[in-house]
Amino acid sequence: YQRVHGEVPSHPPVWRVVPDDSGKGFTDIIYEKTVGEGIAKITINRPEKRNSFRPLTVKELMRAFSDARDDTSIGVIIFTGKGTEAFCSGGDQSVRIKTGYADPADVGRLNVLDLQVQIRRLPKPVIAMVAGYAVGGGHILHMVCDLTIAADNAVFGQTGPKVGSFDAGYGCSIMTRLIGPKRAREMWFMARFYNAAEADKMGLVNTVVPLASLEQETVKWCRQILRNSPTAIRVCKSALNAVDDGHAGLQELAGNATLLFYSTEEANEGKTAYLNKTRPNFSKFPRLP
Ligand code: S0N
Repeated sequence: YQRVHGEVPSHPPVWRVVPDDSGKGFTDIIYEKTVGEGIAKITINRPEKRNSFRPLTVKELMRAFSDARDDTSIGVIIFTGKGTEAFCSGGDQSVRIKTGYADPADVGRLNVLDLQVQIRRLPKPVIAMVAGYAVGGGHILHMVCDLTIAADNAVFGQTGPKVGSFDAGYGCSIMTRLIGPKRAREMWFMARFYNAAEADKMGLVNTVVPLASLEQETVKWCRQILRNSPTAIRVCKSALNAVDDGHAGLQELAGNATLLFYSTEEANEGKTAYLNKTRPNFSKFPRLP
């Protein structure tokens, strides 16, 4: 098997910056794709604020994730923060008002919740590549990603109970699934920070690597995933989320069943008969056990 598949290469990929096709231009993020490899990389670019997000940051992230979803040459997405100090430190507290987080001359909003759902439903693996702090809403963003590769300087934790905020949605429900109910309570009630080794032990991350090789290792994981069946991965992602996401999770999984069914002769028989105004002949299809 190893002989047929060979080693996963570890050379650095060639990245090209993707412009914002909405015409607005990205200011808070950097969006890149590899040349010829099927990897997208979305980077929060506010290192001077420890990559905290304001509503504009989230809007730009959602446009980039949407593009990566629609691009059929992209099979896996890396989500990260600029620099080595932070993946993301959550909502930008300096723009927090009584109705959420607000950009200048705009109303307050909690649009990071829409981003969480978008990542969760995106039918391609999203890998959080974490150097430095992943705290507050930034910790939740790494948790909603499918995989987390942590640098050895990574620090994880919730700060909400200290700064007067909380995420009682995915921030609690996914966490309790990931690390168990006792640890999740500890993380929220104590609001302490955990280093990379502790996070690894708790099952919060998939692996911990030296900071200097963080991107190299993450890209290797991407390349390994890209060797595998995109449909198998797509269906497994929706199946892994289905129970926790309730009706929405079932809908996502069921959508994949419909997608696959549309490619069969049996489904085509029904459509063709309808368009030809004839009665469909489904009797030729086996009733499998
Ligand atoms: C990350 C920390 C621990 C880093 O400490 P360090 O390295 O000592 O750096 P600092 O000197 O503290 O920071 C450098 C500069 O960056 C600014 N800054 C950092 N984080 C933020 C932030 N979150 N908002 C605004 N500014 C930030 C510092 O102020 C400093 O700037 P200068 O130099 O000008 O003073 C440390 O920085 C820290 O603890 N940060 C705060 C972490 C935090 O409490 N985050 C907010 C937690 N809450 C949320 O995220 C809520 C999010 C949300 O929108 C939400 C709402 C509803 C439902 C769900 C969610 C959700 O969470 O998803």
